[in-house]
Amino acid sequence: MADLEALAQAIINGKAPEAKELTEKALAEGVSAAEILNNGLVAGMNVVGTKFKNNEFYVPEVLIAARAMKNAMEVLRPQLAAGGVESKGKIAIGTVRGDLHDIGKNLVAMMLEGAGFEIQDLGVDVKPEQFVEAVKNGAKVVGLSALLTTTMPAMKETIEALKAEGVRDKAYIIIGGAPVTQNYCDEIGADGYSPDAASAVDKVKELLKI
Ligand code: B12
Repeated sequence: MADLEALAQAIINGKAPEAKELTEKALAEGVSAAEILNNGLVAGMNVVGTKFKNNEFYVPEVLIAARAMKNAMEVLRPQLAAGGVESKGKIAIGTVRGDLHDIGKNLVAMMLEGAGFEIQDLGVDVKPEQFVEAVKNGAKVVGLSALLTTTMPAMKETIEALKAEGVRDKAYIIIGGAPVTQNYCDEIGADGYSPDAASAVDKVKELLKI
């Protein structure tokens, strides 16, 4: 019998080969991709997120769990696409222009993917026009990451670019990164700020009312 609890546990413990194996096994036994995603992968990543928030897990544990989830997702993704499982929405995320830090951004992207969103990872040093393009292509949320005080203004420039192209209201903008604050979020007119990856998921759900 497919053991989705064991799968969730493999994610929590960061056991990538086991997570992949259990996902393959569940699929072979006829469990739906959606069920595996929700009751295995997302359930596991939810626990990871809570532990991270409560300081029971630190960045390395989260990265290892995220890697396990990524491994399992590779098996699941084609099935999800084939089965027409509805994504919770498309999110474009990137580190803003001039900034090459991506560890935190990647964590946020993985947690959001784990929560059932479709992620378009634009990478690092992302120009405002690239975010504009992503919104024109249907992103419902845009995540901007900056780790340098010198690149934070690129967040504001990105919002200005979205306004100039008339698509500012087509997506929610969330921002984060070590030097970023709620005050800065208010100042530049972003829709939300989160201090870490787990609360980024909560923030997106709150904004999208899901
Ligand atoms: C690793 C690192 C690097 C690596 C980056 C590797 C990589 N692939 O990311 C390298 C060596 C390349 C690097 C380079 C530089 N770095 Co550096 N770097 C760091 C370091 C040590 C850790 C950053 C990190 O990954 N933290 C762990 C992650 C998990 O945390 P996080 O990024 O904050 O992300 C979390 C939250 O912020 C939030 N979050 C992040 N993004 C987003 C996005 C959204 C939408 C949301 C909602 C939330 C969110 O969720 C994340 C997960 O919980 C920090 C010091 C520090 N303690 O922060 C310096 C630091 C950021 N770097 C610094 C500097 C100065 C530089 C350089 C300019 C150094 C130089 N002179 O060349 C260059 C700049 C290069 C460039 N153009 O970007 C300074 C910045 C100072 C400042 N205030 O501006 C810091 C603070 C170090 C310091 N104390 O001086 N760096």
